[in-house]
This record gives sequence, structure tokens and C-alpha cells, in this order.
Amino acid sequence: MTIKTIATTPFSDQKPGTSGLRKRVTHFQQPNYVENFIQSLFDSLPGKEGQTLVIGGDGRYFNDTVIQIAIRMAAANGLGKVIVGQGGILSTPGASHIIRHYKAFGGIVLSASHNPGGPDGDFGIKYNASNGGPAPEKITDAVFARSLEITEYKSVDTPDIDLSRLGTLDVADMEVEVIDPVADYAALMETLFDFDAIAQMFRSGFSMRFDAMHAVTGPYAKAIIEGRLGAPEGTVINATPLPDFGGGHPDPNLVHAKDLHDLLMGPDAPDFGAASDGDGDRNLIIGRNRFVTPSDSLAILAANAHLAPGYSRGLAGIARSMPTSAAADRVAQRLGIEMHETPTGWKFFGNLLDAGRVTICGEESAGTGSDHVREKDGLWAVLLWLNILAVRKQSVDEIVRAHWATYGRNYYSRHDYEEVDADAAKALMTDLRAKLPQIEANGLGGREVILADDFAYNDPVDGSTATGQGIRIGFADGSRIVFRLSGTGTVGATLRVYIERYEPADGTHDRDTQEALADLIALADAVAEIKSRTGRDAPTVIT
Ligand code: VG1
Ligand code: CO
Repeated sequence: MTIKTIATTPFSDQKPGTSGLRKRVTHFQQPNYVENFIQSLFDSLPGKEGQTLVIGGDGRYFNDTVIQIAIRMAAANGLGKVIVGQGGILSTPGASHIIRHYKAFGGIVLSASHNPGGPDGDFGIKYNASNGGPAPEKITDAVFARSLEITEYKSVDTPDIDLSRLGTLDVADMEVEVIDPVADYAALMETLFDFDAIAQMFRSGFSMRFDAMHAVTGPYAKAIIEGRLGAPEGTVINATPLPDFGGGHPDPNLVHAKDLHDLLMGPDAPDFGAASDGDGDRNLIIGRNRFVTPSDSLAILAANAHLAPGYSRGLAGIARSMPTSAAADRVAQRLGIEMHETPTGWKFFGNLLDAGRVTICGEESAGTGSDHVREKDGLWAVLLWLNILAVRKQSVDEIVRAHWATYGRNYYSRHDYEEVDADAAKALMTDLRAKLPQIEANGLGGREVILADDFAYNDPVDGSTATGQGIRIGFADGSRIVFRLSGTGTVGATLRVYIERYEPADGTHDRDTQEALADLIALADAVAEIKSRTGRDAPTVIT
């Protein structure tokens, strides 16, 4: 089999965002668009020759085509072996584990995560390094730079590789091993959690609904929750991954997982409801009559992790992304462990996890995870909740209330303005940034301001810096407003506004969140002129 070298010309827009390169499927379908990016990636990975690469994706439309391209190009670029999930399927946390478990050089994960799929939906390509984590900016910057000057790519002539059967085959000089996407991951989960205690809870009548949203966690959840833990069949719904996610939007929030939310708030509610996103790294947790915000979930999981065997020795530290509420900080303080605030995106947790400085990490966008892999992990969060419920023998609602009674409550909400005019959104941020010194000096809306800046992060492990990571205005009473532009959207700009207010342990904890935050929401609109600049009366999504 001969290696072909094919001439190409650069695209100017292959800069990876918060989590890989994400564009419309039709954009990726332009001739050479995929090939250019993958070759730019390979060109930026010295030492890959003869090494093992993991490849998989969330099963969305175009996954099958790109997997074949990636395998051929890996063979032509001198990789020694590719490990691929059967049918081209690997969840993002699953891929992270496979990379670590088989000591691979890295991995390519094909996913646009929580973005919709199908021919008119989104597609994405992410690269994970040998630690199993999203490529740090050092690598993504190099890939982007290379993509601007690429002139050729390499591939091999071979018919499509059969990914439907487990086993190994050869593509040119490279070995391809097709593995069960679930088995190694399920075995890892079994080392972390008390499966016997959770199975016993199911046997004694505990009821659950897990909505896989026709995305990648279906086979994982079926095998683990219904298979190994013995939950009744039908506990996992929408379990077959579909190229268009059944026409749904695989983002497990209160808008796109509304049916699940309504079920849990209704008369026939099971004890526990959960969902995950397109690529399986996010989680939604809802107890009977109790929605748990992701920021609270992070704090509660951190405070109770020692109840699961994998964390019985306690936590080294906790990290959260900057816009995530400070609920977890209070847990870290009480436990006397390190707390870190990082920019948005899982890639910023990698160094802290590798250095053993933190054990649990989380983001307000429904991502939680630990040092078991180097990605956020939806099913892991669900299993840790189940383990905690099995040990504490209390309801989700009781656990959440007890947490607030101990630590206080951080009322928290995120308002997203999706697909707004990109120039208007940029101008909003620029003009707001210019006002920060004045806000810091004079306060805002009659409130004392203790911090008004554009977040910059200095990585304490490798000394790298990331600037321009979001505008934050912090008030003397612990309240906060944060403004960021999304790095995962594919059309126009998405403005995210994060609002938080702290209510002490002996305060009022049962207010409606939007009402409890109403003053701050109005203040955010006033200072950033959101309505007038975006032309929107209300956010697209409130979480
Ligand atoms: C969003 C979230 C961020 C998350 C990222 C990837 O990024 O806010 O917390 O890490 O998506 O998640 P942004 O830049 O749009 O705010 V996933 O599950 O889409 O890979
Ligand atoms: Co995701």
C-alpha cells in the first residue's frame, strides 16, 4: 500500500475553541477541510511515529466518514497502532480512560459535544494528549499555526475499514484494534464505587430514570446501570446513539431535558433522574422534586466523595472553572484542602490533576469529574451520586438541604444569549472591559465592588498564562456577575452571563433562584446594556 501525498491549501478558520474545532457539518464537508486539520495536528505532534493513537466519537452524523479518514491518515503519518471503539463509538471520558489505560500517545475524539447533530447540525474534532486530557493551548496553538500554512496531507489508499467487529486488522503498516467501547470504562467505575451497595438500593425499590438523549452514553448506561447494577430494564431511556440524536439537542439542561425535569417534578417521579450530553462528559442531576445545579452538585460530591471507596482517603484538592459558583470553595475550606479557580474548559484542569494537587473538578456547565480520567465524566457523576444516596439513605432533596444548612447556599444562574450578532457581542465585551476601573473604584448599583477584571490564569504547575478569560465583577457581600463569550458555538456569538449570590447557612434557602437573583440580573443588564446591544428581550436559555 503506497502513501499518497495530496496537495492542499490552508483554511483560515481552524482555530480550536474551548473544546476542539467545532463547526457546522456542512463546513467540515468542504473538500480537504477535515484532512487539513488532521494533518496539521499530526504535523504538530513530534514523536508520534510508531506510537498508539486512540480514535472514537459520539456517533453523530459524519462520525463514520471522518473516522475512516483519520485512520488512513494515521497510517500514512507513521503511527504504529490505532485503537478504535466498535462502530467508531467512544465517549469523551471513555476515550480519556482508554488513552491512559493502554498508555497511548494520544487520541482523536470526534464530537461537537452538547451541540445538535445531523446533516445540518454540528461536528467537531478534539485532540487529547497522553495524559488522557484535552490538548493544552500549547498544542492547539501549534495546530492552528500549522493549519495556516499547510500545503499537503498524507493518506493511504485502502477500502473502508470494518469497525463493526472486535479484533485487529492491518492498514498499511499500522495495526488497527477495534475494542468494546464500554468494557474498560465499566471496569474502572467498578473500582471507584460500591456497586454492591448501589445494587442493593435498586433491589430495595429505589427508582431511577437515566436519559441518554440518543447520544453516546446509552450503551455505557445500559451496561452499567441496568447490567451491572441491576436496575430494571427501562431505567435507561433513549439509549441508542443516533446520528442526529433523534432530532433532539443533546444538552442535558432544563430546556433540552425538560421531559426528564417534568417527570421528576410530577406525581409519578422516580427517586432519581439523570442525563448526559452528546459525548457523555456532562451530567444533569435531578432528585424527586429537587433540581441540583451543577455548581451545587460539585460541592456536594466533593463534601461526600469519601463515602465512595475510590475516594475514601479524602481529596487532595478541588478545582472549578471561574464562572462556577463558589459553593465548592466552602467545602474545600472546611476540609482544609487546596482550591483552584481556572478558566473555562477542561484542558485547564489537566496539570492540577497530573500533579496530584486536586482530586475533583467541576464546571457550572454540568461537567464534573475526578482524577480517574482527564475529562469531565457524566456517568461518573451519576454513579457517585448513587453511591452517596446508597450510603446516606436520604433523598436528594434531604442531602441538598442539609448541605445548604451546613455551608450556606450560593444562588446561581447562567443566562445565555445564543447566536447574537458577533460584532455586537464583541463590542459589548470591549466596552464593558473599558468600564471596569471605574466600576472597581465607584461600585455598581450602590453596591461595593471588591473586584472588577478580565480573568487571567497563571497555571501553578507549568507557569503558563491564559488571559481574557471572562469579565468578573465581585461584590463585597460575595455576590458576583461574570460575562463571557462562548468558545463552542458555531454561529454568531453566544454571550454567557453568570450570576451568583451567597446566602449564609442560617439564611433563607428555599427562594426561587431567578427571584433571589433579580437585582443582580437587572444590574448585569444595565451595566452591559445586554438588551439594547443584542436586541434580545430575554436569554435564549436560562440554567
Ligand atoms: C462550554 C462550557 C464549558 C465547557 C465547554 C465544553 O464552553 O461553558 O464549561 O467546558 O462548553 O463542554 P463555552 O466556551 O461555550 O462556554 V462540552 O460537554 O461541549 O465538550
Ligand atoms: Co460534552
